[in-house]
Amino acid sequence: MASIRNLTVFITGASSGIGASCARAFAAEGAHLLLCARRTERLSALAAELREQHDVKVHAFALDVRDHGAVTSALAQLPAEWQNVDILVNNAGLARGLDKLHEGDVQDWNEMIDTNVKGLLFVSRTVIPGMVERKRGHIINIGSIAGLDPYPKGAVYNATKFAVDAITRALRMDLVDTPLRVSSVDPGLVETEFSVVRFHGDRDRADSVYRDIEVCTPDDIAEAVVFCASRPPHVSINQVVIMPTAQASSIVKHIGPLE
Ligand code: NDP
Ligand code: 8X3
Repeated sequence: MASIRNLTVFITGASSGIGASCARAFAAEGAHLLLCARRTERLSALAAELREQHDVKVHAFALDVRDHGAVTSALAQLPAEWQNVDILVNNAGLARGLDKLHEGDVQDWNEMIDTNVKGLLFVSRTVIPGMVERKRGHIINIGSIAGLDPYPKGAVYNATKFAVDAITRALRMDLVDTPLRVSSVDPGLVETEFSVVRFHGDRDRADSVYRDIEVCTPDDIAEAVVFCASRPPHVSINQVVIMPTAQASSIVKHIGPLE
């Protein structure tokens, strides 16, 4: 394992779920953390927890990744010691709605496309030039099984995650003549706030997604992200597809105990 101690890791969407677990997992390895999301109280609580439990620096700041101007100015205004990002984890993302395409809500579509595709692009466009200049960096995109295997009523979320897969693979080609690495970690079902957000706060409906099936935890995914980040410099983990044992594809899931 290559050490990630004292590297600077920038995680988008660190206020919850997979992003928060990644922050904890990187802090446990001694990395310093730049964390962003819109809910700053949560980020501040996480930052305090990480500073207390690990000997690491944490800088947390509010950012809506959909706002290109905010992305560029927030990153330009970072204190000098935080300017050199070594590892970027493009995690901020969401699903909104689960509808047949012809019945879908255009506002839901805009939110998914603006966050999952344009937000990821805005952050990448701002951070990667410095990595190229320093000849050092790793971009880890959180994709999804939904970006490899579409499912009914998921067309627009699927499309955004297919876009993440395309961006990951094309970016890797763009950077092939540099020491930079580009990975994607593509999970199946993970119990986080994802479904509460998808169903606009309907907790019962969200809970039903994870009922009677043992799904992945956000810590399972964070472990895979840290694995990608801690390979020796000549090794690139291009893609990790990480699923619950009880899920064989986007739509094939086993409900009930595994025998
Ligand atoms: P959560 O809802 O728990 O976390 C989503 C995170 O993204 C939050 O920290 C949220 O912060 C942040 N976020 C959302 N919109 C924005 C925005 N506009 N600007 C900045 N941050 C934003 O869900 P997960 O942890 O599950 O999701 C993380 C990633 O994992 C997403 O990309 C998702 O698509 C992907 N994924 C999730 C799976 C699952 O089953 N849970 C499976 C496969 C992939 P805040 O609201 O404070 O801004
Ligand atoms: C999240 C997994 O299957 O709910 O990306 O879309 S799924």
